[in-house]
Order: sequence, then structure tokens, then C-alpha cells
Amino acid sequence: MAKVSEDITKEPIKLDGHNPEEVKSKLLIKYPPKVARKRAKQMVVNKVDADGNVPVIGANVRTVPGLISQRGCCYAGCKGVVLGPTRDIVNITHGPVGCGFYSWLTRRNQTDPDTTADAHNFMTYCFTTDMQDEEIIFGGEKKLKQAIAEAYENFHPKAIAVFSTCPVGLIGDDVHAVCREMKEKLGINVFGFSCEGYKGVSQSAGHHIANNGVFTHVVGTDDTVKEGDFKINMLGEYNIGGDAFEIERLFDLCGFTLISTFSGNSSIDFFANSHTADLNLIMCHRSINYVAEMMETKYGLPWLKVNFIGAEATAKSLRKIAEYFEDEKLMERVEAVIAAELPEVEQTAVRIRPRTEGKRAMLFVGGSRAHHYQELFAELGMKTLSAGYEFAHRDDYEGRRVLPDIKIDADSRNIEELDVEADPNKYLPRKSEASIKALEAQGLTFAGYEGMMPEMDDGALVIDDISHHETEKMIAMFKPDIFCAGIKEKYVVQKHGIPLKQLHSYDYGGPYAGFKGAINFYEEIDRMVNSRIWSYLKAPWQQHPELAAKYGTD
Ligand code: CFM
Repeated sequence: MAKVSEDITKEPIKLDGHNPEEVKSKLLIKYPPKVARKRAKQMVVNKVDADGNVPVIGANVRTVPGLISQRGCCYAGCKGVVLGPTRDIVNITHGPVGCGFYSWLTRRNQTDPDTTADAHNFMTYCFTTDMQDEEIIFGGEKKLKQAIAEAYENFHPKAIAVFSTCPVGLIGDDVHAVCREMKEKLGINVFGFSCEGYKGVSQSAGHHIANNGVFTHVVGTDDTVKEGDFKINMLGEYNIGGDAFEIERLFDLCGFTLISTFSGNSSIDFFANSHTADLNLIMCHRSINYVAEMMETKYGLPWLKVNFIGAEATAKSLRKIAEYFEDEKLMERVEAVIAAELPEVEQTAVRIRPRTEGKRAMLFVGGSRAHHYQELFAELGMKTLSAGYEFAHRDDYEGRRVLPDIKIDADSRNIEELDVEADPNKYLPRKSEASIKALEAQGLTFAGYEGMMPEMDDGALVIDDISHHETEKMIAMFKPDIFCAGIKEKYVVQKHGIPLKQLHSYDYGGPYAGFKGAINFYEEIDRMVNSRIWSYLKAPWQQHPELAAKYGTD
């Protein structure tokens, strides 16, 4: 959008006193010209026009080799993110032991198994084929078969899923053939994922592969209609730090019947009859929009974007759901829940706000939290100077309206798009076209997501796949009051004297969703931005300038 950059040259927008275009050039200056050109496309000075349009950002493209990225791999997105939180599937990592070990419980996705019914919970186990030289040379299919048989013998699970790591793709093991064979032999659902770490450009590819697999092998396999009114599925909520528990508490209070969550606090049985719900809600758009889209095409379930991070956002989302069901009593009940819950949140905010007002945050997280958490910071009167995603696509930044303009490149073409059609027996439109239109006229947006940038201030710097070098530069220039990222960044940032809040695992905290979660977050951010501990800390390079070598703070 040429117009935007013209505006900037005429009247520079100030980013906390800095000209954002100057900041951008400072981040790029040390790069070789080719790298700088690539990175420049992924750094955008935000500007929202009257129609809510924002500048184009480069996203979902390969990381330049040599740059230290925050990103994870395809296997992480498939096994760790989407399938990992389901308690009663035996998830076997087919690969070297490290892939299984480092994806085991580190994400802090919690679960609440039904202990009265002797139900399965395999989350405390780490299953892997522990691939060795021998399998790399002679093939790993035999060992995989053995692993599946052994897991079945020991645990008698309802389902076994197999996840391919990089070497599996390189040596060409046919995990799908093995799974088919074992499914036949054992009589349980055994399914595989070709989610080799190197596929795609980030963990985002793994989400898509996981969505395809769950949709193909599980969703729609059980037509049991559960009792209850106002049936919903919650998509893209993974129960990190107990978030799903708080959201489920609110759903219960409101009288919604939760059929399935994909996939926090979930059982495979929930996915199997999730097509019997009447509405899909998407929390994390990036990781799960594919399931919502496919369910809409095949079963006729509409979807709405919601957000339970932030008290205001929570209230708004609960109201949206009630509005969808067009039931007066339900709306009243939801209003009563909000009225009962909100005062405590507001009182906490009022108490804390004088200490957090005007503080500045930077958020570089995943594919949805960098957006959602800006709500909580705004409720504390804090300003988001800069934000970005590791692996989101343009639609997560600019809104789904740009979907038709997104170019399909070789990397995205590598990830299968399933050909989905309306199910001849199970397709059932949940609302008439007229009632969908009426709801839209009232302000409900179906299958819509506005993205992160339209909600950010003009002049904020939006950076996709931020590199380590850029992170350090940003910290040196702005000294934000808090930096939000993950464990890989945490200690480097703290050594600069800046507190880092992990927004992936929540450090040791949470939940942060819903009303109770907002209170937890306010309290914790207050402690973090007002603690003086970081200002007392001197990093080795501050005491011994020779260690800083050529690194400057310009
Ligand atoms: Fe969705 Fe997530 Fe996220 Fe994500 Fe993730 Fe995560 Fe994340 Mo870490 S599914 S995109 S792949 S909200 S694991 S629970 S915190 S990067 S912002």
C-alpha cells in the first residue's frame, strides 16, 4: 500500500518518541543487502485507514538461514500443539528420543481426567520409537510396528497416533501403511501424521497436517447426540496453565453445553461426535481454522471467532454465543454471569492500574497470543509498542479479508488441502440463510477474523518472525517495561534488565483466560513491571565491556 508509506514520509508517526521508519532501518542496517530486503518485508509500521485496512506484511515465509528465529518445527505444531493435549490417545513419536522427550509436558497443557470412570490419561507418559542408527540405515517400520503393538499390549488405548520426525521422511518409512496394518490387526483407531520437522516453514504446517488428520480419522465417527442445550465446540484452546478450566467454568455457569474442545482438556471421544454441536468457536485462529472450515463444509456448522483473553473480550465473546442461539433466557443468564463476575475484575484493575498505567510492552509470540494479550495489557493501561508472530499468516495480521490475495508458494503447496464436500447424510445447516443474515445485521460476523494489526496503534512496529538480533536491538532502543516471548528468549532478555513473561507456557502461572484469569494476569504483571530486581542486575558484558565486542546500542 503505497499510500501508507507516503503518509509516513510526510508526517512521521512517533513510536514512543522514535520515528518507526528509523527504528526499522536500525534493525536492518547490519544485515547483508539481500537479507535486509527480505526482512524489510516482514517489518511493518502499522497504520489503519478508515476502512480498517492495514499495510501488507510478509508472513509465513522461510526464515533466512543464519538468523536465530523463535520458530519451532512442523512436528511440534502437529504432535505438541494440536494432538498433544488429548489425554487418551497414545501419541507415539517415531524418531530419535529427543523429539519425544522435549515435546513431553513442556507446554504445560493440563487435563482433568475422569477418575471415577477409570478413564485413560497418557499425558504423563512419553512414547517414542527411540530411533537408532540401525533404523536410519535399514528402515524404522519394523520398530514402529513393535512400538504400536507394545503400547497396545500395555495400555489398551482407544487410539494410537504416530508422528513422523525429520529422519522418518528422509529414509522414507511409510507410517501410514504401518498404521493401516496395525489398525486392522488391533481393531482400534491407529493413524499417522507425516509431520516431519522440516515440512513447511514453521510449526504452522504441523497444525494444518494435524487438522487434516483429526478431521479424516476422528471427527464424525460417533453420531451419539449428547444431552444439553446450546451445544458448542471450542476450537484452538489448549488448556495452557488451566485456561480451559476457567473457560469451561464460565460455559457451565452460562448454560452452554461443551461438546468438544480442540484440544485442551479433551478426550478423543469428544472429537468423534463434535459434528453434533451447533456452533464452532475459534479461539486460536492460526492453529485450527482448517477444522472449522472443513466442519462447516461437511456438516454445516457455522463458526465465530471468540477471545477469552481479557475481561472485556470474555464478556463480549459470551454475549456473541448467546446472541447466536437467539434465546432470551440464555441472554439473561449470560448477562447475569457477566454481572456477577466483572466487579471483582474491575476492582482489581482499579487497584493495580495506577502502578501499571503507561508502562510499555512488547509481544512476540506464536500465532495468536501476541494479539490476544494486548487486550489484557490495555486493561492495565499499558501500551503495546511492538508485536509480532513467529509463524502466523497474513490473515492473522491483516484479517481474513486478505485471504484471496495470499500467494500460494512452494512451501504452502507442500501441505495438503483436503477436498471436503457436504456429507450426504450428516450435513445440516444450523440456521436458515435469513436468520444468518439477521444475526449479521445485529453485528455477528461469521467465519470472520479481523486480525491483529487493525487493533494496534498507528506507528506500532509489527515484526514477523523476529530474529534474535532484532530482539536485542529493540530492547536496547526502547527498554520496554516487559517483554513477552518464550523460554528461548527469556534469559537473554532478563540479562538486559527487562522482565520477560512467557506467554507460551505462562512460566509457572495461569490461568489467564476468562475473568479469574484476568485477575491472575493483572496481579502478575503488576509484580513483574514494578519489581526493581532487574535494575540491580548487571550482565557480564556490562561489567566487562570487552565482552560486548562490536555490539552497539545504536
Ligand atoms: Fe495458537 Fe497456542 Fe498460539 Fe499456537 Fe504455539 Fe501455544 Fe503459541 Mo506456544 S496453538 S498459535 S503453536 S495460541 S504452543 S497454545 S503459546 S506458539 S501463540
